[in-house]
Amino acid sequence: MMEAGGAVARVRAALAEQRLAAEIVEYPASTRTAHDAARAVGTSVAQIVKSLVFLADGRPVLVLASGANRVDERKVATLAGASRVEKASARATREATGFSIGGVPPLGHAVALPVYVDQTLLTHPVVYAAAGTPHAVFAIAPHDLLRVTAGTAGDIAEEADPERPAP
Ligand code: 5CA
Repeated sequence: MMEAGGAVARVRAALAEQRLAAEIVEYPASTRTAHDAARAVGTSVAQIVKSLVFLADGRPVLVLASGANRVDERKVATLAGASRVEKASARATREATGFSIGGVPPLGHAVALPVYVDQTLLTHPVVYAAAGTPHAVFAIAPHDLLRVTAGTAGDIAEEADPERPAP
């Protein structure tokens, strides 16, 4: 299937550049959200990588969060050495990464972003990340994810709130 702007091709090229033999799988069903992706792949939502852009003192950073976790912006601020962290808009996300929400991959972005990786992803043998579109995903070992993104692992997850259901 051809997709807008060769988004999957850009991710494939970025993976090849990192010498990672990852196979991008395109699904007829949606992989737009972590839940959609988990259902399509047949894995747990905890093993889905959400690639989320935040603005840390106005500068874009990428947080790779487990689909099971909400991101605690204060923890991201600590990791990034920033005083203020906020979620980027859909438009700012597209400008920073070159990809639209629902398909933002962990690598292959328009500009190199600092990357912070949810340490809970490291507890799984394999995790699944978006590959440019809301129908494309690739499997990757967490240590490879850290390598190819030059990411920093850390605690970015919000503590579970008994009043609020997990995402
Ligand atoms: N393909 C899946 C996982 S493989 C995926 O991309 N999931 S995601 O979590 O990284 O992307 C969806 C996320 O985009 C949502 O969790 C939400 O945090 C964010 N998002 C959705 N709509 C908006 C919006 N209008 N503005 C800013 N962020 C948004």
